[in-house]
Amino acid sequence: MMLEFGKELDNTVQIMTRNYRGLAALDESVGTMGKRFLAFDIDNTAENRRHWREILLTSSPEFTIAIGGVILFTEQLDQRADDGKTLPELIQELGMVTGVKTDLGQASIAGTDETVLQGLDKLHERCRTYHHKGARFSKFRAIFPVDEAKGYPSARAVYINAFTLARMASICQQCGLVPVVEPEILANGTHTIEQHANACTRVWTAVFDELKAQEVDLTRMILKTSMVAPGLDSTQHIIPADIAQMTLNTLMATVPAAVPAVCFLSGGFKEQESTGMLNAINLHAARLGKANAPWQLSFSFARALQGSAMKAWAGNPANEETAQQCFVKRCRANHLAAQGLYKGEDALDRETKAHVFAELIGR
Ligand code: 5MM
Repeated sequence: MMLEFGKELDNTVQIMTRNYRGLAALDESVGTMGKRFLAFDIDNTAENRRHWREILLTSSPEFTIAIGGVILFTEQLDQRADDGKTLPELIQELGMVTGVKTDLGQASIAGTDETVLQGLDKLHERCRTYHHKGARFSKFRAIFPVDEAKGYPSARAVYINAFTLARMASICQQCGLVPVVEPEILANGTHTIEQHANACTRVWTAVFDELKAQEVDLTRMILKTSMVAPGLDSTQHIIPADIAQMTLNTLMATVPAAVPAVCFLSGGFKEQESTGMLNAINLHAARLGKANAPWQLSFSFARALQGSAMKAWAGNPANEETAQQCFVKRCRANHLAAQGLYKGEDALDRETKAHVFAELIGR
């Protein structure tokens, strides 16, 4: 299908993914940001939400080596940095592209604990407005709980969400926004890795069936999804290499090679766990070779990029620089992991010291 914005979409995908870059998910809705701030007694005001994003975006520009795109919540498209630039202008100036969360949250499916993502109404108009404000990609998320006893994810939830994700992807491409299609198969729960793999297989199969049925251009989208792993409360003993193998087996069975990149979410796993899992996936992918793992395998983390930074900041202006250092460190760690080059936090710290020393002596 001919797309009016075809060349622009190609260019956006290229910026988002070049040299193993990942995405920074700074798109917490007002309610979610409230939960994050509450832990540190930070008021959930528009100014604090703006200021937090500005702190991260004005970190050492070194972080832009790791990040190709920044996902904002709609509120942030209109907010300005202290120097007067809008946040999308600041992001563009740093050589990255702006994305925007285009779903409008979740609505419950009658009689179940499952949900369907919202936001199809007037999506064309909203996308045109976001594009005008500087966004070049969009992200929308459907959420799937895993619970075998309840039969979740149910066929009904899978079908409705797959249809809606695909319809949103089609509209976004039509309006010049690269769709980042996010089916999140939740990590919350006690499920085993096999049960999670089974849920991922069903969801990813349905999502790609719908994307193809609705003629979404698979070369001009990104899949954002979960790594295949046991639930956060599972007692199953698993090592990162198992997660890597299960994730790649499941992706290979369901995700077409035409998709340029898979960017994983962190899903509630700790920062270093998430980085280790991503690294193991890339090590295993390198062993399998391009024919068996054809996509770039990178990250689109929210909590696993911002967690330690927000803890360091805790709303205190005196801590902003330390918070920025934490953010840059997570960006670097995950960029290494996206290449299978992460060797743990000690090696990362040693490398940072060597890097700073080289800068001090002018090399
Ligand atoms: C930043 O959180 C995003 C928006 O969530 P809400 O709609 O709940 O505010 C979310 O889509 C995020 O991009 C993904 O879930 C990935 O985040 P994690 O923390 O799992 O890496």
